[in-house]
Amino acid sequence: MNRKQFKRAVAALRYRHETLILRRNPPLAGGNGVFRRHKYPVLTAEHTPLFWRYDFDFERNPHLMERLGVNAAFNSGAVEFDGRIALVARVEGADRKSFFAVAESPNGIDRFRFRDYPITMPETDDPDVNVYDMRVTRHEDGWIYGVFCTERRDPKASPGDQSSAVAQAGIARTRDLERWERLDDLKSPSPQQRNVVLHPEFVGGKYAFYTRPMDEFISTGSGGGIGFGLSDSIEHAVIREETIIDPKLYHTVNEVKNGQGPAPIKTSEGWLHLAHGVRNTAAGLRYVLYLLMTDLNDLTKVIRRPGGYFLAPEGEERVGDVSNVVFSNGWVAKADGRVFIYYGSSDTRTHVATTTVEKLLDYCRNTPPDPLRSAACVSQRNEMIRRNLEILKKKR
Ligand code: M1P
Repeated sequence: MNRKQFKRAVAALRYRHETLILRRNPPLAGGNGVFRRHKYPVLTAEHTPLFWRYDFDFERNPHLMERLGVNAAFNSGAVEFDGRIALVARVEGADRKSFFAVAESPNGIDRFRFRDYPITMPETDDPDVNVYDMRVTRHEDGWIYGVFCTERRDPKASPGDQSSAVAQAGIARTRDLERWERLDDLKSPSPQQRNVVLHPEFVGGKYAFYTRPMDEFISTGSGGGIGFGLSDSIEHAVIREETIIDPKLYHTVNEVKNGQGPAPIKTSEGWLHLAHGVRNTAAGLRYVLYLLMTDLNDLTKVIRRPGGYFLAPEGEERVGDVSNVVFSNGWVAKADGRVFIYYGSSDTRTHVATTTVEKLLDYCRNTPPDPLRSAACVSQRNEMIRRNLEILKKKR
């Protein structure tokens, strides 16, 4: 490539990238009445700025090659910020390390554009090897917190074992999503933690966390379930007692493990929670999303637990680096009642599904709980069939 060709190739790359960023993202027709999917993912690896990936210096990169590849942009935290929707995406480099980066959109559905630089997340005295899945909480103390998974090699692993890791919850805070103050990692009674989320309000003057205790890195072992615990301090967060509020359960969508999604949304009827549940299959683990509600005055009390999944991987969502996975750590409830649910698919890309608080409450109120046995499921369904047939017969 000569200098002129190089310039033209850069212009072509930039044009294609800009076309991708500006693409509108209409809702898809059909659906189940609970939420609407949208046509395109809101974030993919291709959405990351070209200048994060290519060296645009002709002398150093005459073939215009990508120098630092990006593999994926998924599992994004979300917050309304300065009238825009900001996602804190888990961006994964070609080298497998994840980092956080803010992408903002004027409407929460399309035109997400990454800020010029990813987040420079300060480290603790024990540096993270990998960080991911930030839950962003606007807390009533005035700070915006990010609670995320920090992963380091298991110090007890033998030299031949280069994949065993220890997961803990990292905590940082910011006011502008630009400069982050790193606080101590969470201490809890569990050997490992993932899917830890800060509740937006104080509970009895303390900071409240949703947790997911686990014995090992992948398997939760004797731990598991969505836990809840309180800490006196956020700068040096310590949970001494964890209460499991939503356990894993045999032959359900969360038989293997589960985890709180983003921070819950406060409604007049209780706190709305989005969570992921994992089941085992011959083809590997399958991750789906489900909803539950907790009491306004007692966060450990589950008051609604609709049966089954709320959203499961479909179409292209089913395929990626870790296939058959949907995972959510971000949603935004707008003042007008609309809810934007951001979910990662197959550890590769981020999508949005749109709904309203009213619809989510209706779903929680009227979706019967999982009766846990085939025969009971049939009688639950028969009840609705019988009522429907009566209505349909009257119409004939
Ligand atoms: O690969 C699927 C998901 O696995 C983990 O979730 P969990 O701890 O519940 O198994 C996380 O690493 C998550 O990022 C990932 O999407």
